[in-house]
Parts: sequence; C-alpha cells; structure tokens
Amino acid sequence: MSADGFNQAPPPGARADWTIDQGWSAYTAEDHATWDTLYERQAGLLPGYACDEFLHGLKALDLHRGGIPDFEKINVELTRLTGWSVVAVPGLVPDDVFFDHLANRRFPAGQFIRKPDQLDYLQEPDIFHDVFGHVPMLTDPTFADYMEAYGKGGQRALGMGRLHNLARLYWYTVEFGLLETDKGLRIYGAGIVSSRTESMFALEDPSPNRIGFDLVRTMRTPYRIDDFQQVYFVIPSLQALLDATLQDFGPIYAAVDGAEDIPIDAILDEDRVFTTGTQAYAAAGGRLGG
Ligand code: HBI
Ligand code: FE
Repeated sequence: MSADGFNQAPPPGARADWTIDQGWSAYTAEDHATWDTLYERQAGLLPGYACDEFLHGLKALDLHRGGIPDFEKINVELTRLTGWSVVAVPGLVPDDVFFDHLANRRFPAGQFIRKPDQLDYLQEPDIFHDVFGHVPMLTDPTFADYMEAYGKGGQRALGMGRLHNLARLYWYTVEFGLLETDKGLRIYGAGIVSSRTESMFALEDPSPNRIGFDLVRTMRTPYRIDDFQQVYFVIPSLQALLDATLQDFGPIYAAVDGAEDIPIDAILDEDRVFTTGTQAYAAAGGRLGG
C-alpha cells in the first residue's frame, strides 16, 4: 500500500505536498456513471452491514447525490463537522507525505476513478475507495480524532523505523475493521465497506476468524493484500480504538519486538473469539482460485 521511501519528489503537475486540483469538471460521463454503478451496488447493501457512523456520514456529505463528488462541495460540511478536508492526489503518496496530511486532518484521496472493467478489484485506491470508503467515517468526531492520532503516530513510527507495525494497525482497523454493536457486528473499515463482496464475506462467511481487537495482536499479525482477509479484528467502540492509539507506543513496540509474527489464521488462547473460522475460502485459493 505504501509508495516506498520518503522525501520523494512529487510527480509533474503536483504540488510539494503531492496534492493536485481535483478538476471536477474534467470527469467524463463514463467516470460519473462508474461512480453511480459502484455507489448503487454498495448503498443498497449497507443498512445492516455498515455501522451507523458510516451511514450518517454518507448522508451528511450527501454522497448519494449522484456522480463523482466535488471535493469543494463536500469539504464545506466535512470541515464544519470535524475539521477534516479531502484533498486530491494522483495516487499513492510517500508515507511521510501521507502521515503529514492525516496529522493535519487532510485526507488524500485518489483523483482518478477505476475503469468499467475494473469494478470489482483494483490495486491502487481510487476516488471511490477513498471517498466512499474512508471519508464518511471522518464525519464522526471520535474516528476523526483517531485518524489524526494515527497520522501523528505514523510520523513518529517513520522516525523509529516502525512503519510496518503501524501499517498492520491501519490495515486491521481503518481498512478492514469491524465494530461490535448491540445489533451485532458492523463494518467501519473502508476496504470492506467499498467492496460489496467483502462486505458480505466479512460479516457472514464462516471462513474468516473474527477476534477482539488488541493493539499488539494486530501489529503481530500479517495481512492479505490480494484477497479477502483471513482474520477480522473487532473493536468494542470507536472510543476504545482512539484510546488505544493515544497511549505511548514505546512499550507496544517493545512488546512486538521480541515476538514472532502470529500466523494469519491462528487463534490464540488469549484471543476474544467471535468466530472460529473454517478458513475454507483461503484453503480453496480464495478469489484467485475461485
Ligand atoms: N497514499 N494516497 C495514499 N493513500 C493511502 O492509503 C496510503 C498512501 N501512502 C502510504 C499508505 N497509505 C500506507 O503506507 C500507510 O497507511 C502505512
Ligand atoms: Fe484505503
């Protein structure tokens, strides 16, 4: 997920912080139609799958208006709610640039949208993954605080050579996290909520493990970048996630240092287990083998 190294020069046409103008008027009818197709597929599924905070954010930012959102328009409400704004970037940006944006409540969103023949899966986050997947949660004050804290933690982690630990935390929360609610498990992770198939898999399939979130546990657990996850971590509340991130990571890194990676499909005695998965999907070769 990361553009490796840092202090890299921005691509031609981008500013020093790698931002570009969104150029909303330049999107084609096909681009807007792709957004609408992706949106219709997801929005119909989300009640009962996405957490309330996500659904409220979708409405608050009026993302169902149709067509690719104009950042200037959605930023008026987003900034009023939590001080966050969405800025356009050409694609993945170097880690130091990414964390600096997050630490200053700017979410870097890919300016491009996938092609009609890439609807189900693409390697690099496009505007649908970023704006539909990530931005609605930024309207929630607690999650907005978490993402800023994550950015600041990322800047410190880079300085300590700990990026790989933090990348796992990001992956198992911001991208693929589940939330425990009184109505059952709900999705808050952008990578899940922007994918119809993974939304159903993450909540309903007997294959993956579902385990209570623990900071050290996630940092010790590898993740899949090419297919559905084999384990999903469940937070008891957004506040609990924020609290976990506001502590000093020094001892956390020390605890991770001496420890081996935990096998991706393992369940430990100390885990709070919601689902002991069959791992049948991964054993059958997953999407690539499906
Ligand atoms: N750049 N635009 C963009 N979006 C990301 O999600 C992103 C990135 N650069 C680095 C990165 N993510 C990851 O390396 C960090 O989350 C660890
Ligand atoms: Fe993402």
